[in-house]
Amino acid sequence: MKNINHREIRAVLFDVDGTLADTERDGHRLAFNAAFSDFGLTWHWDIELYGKLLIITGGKERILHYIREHAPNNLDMNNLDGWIANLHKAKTGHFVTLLESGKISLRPGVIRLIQELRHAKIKIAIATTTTAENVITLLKSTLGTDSPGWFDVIGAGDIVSGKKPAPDIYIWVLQQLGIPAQQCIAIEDSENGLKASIAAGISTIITVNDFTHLQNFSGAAVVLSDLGEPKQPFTKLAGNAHGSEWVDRQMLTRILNEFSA
Ligand code: XBP
Ligand code: MG
Repeated sequence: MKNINHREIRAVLFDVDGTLADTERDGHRLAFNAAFSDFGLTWHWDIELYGKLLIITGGKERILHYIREHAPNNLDMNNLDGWIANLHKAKTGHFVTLLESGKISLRPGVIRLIQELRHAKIKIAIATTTTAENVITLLKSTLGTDSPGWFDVIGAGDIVSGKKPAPDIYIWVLQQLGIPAQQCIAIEDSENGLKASIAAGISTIITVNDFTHLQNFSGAAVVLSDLGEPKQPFTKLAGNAHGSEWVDRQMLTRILNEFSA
C-alpha cells in the first residue's frame, strides 16, 4: 500500500566552507593573514586561534570580533566598518587567487552526489555565510566554468543581515526555491550551520572536519565523517544512516521520511 505521507525530496541545500571543501585552515586563514600583512598589521591567525575564531561566522564579523578580543585599540578608529570592509576585500582577493591556483579540492562524495541529484532533477542550492565571489570561484575551479549555473539558488554572504547561526540564509534560499523545508535536506559541517538549518525547519546531515568534529550536533539527522563513496564508505558518528554507506538519493529520501510516518 502506498504511504500517503511519503515525501519526495525536492532540493538539497549545501553549505560551502567545511562542507563542499576544507576551505578554512589552508584557505580562508591564509587569505586573512595575507591581507593583514598587506595592511601592515602584525596580526597572525595560527591554526589554534583560527579554530576559536570560527565561532563567529562571516569574515568581516570575525575581524571585528578579533579586534574586540585581541586588538581593542583599533576600536577607536574612524570609520572602523569601512576599514574592515577594505581589509576583507583584500582577503577575498587572496582567497580567490588561492582557489584559482587549484589547491583546494572538493570533499569525498560531493561531486558524485551533486551529479546524482542533477540527473534525478532534484534541485541543488547553496546556503553559505561566505562571499558570493568565493562560492562562484570555488565551484568553477573544482566543477568547471558552467557549474554555478547547475545551482537553482546561490545564497551567500551579505544577502541576508543575520549570518549563521541565524536561520536567515536558509529561509532566504527556501523562499527563492519556493519549496517547503519539509521537502529539503541541508548538508552542513558545523554547529553554527546546524543551528541555522534546523531553525529553518530543514533536516540536516553533518559531515564533520578537523575544526568541527567535537562540536554539539544534537538535532542533526545523522553525523558522518564525509558523504562517502562506494569505494570509500563514510564512518557514521551519530544518528541513523538507514543502512547506507555513502550519501545518495535513497538515503536522503529515507532521512526525509524518518520523522514523518
Ligand atoms: C563560513 C564562514 C565564512 C568563512 C570566510 O561559515 O564563516 O566567514 O570563514 O568567508 P559557514 P568570508 O560554512 O557556516 O557558512 O570571509 O567571505 O566571510
Ligand atoms: Mg560550514
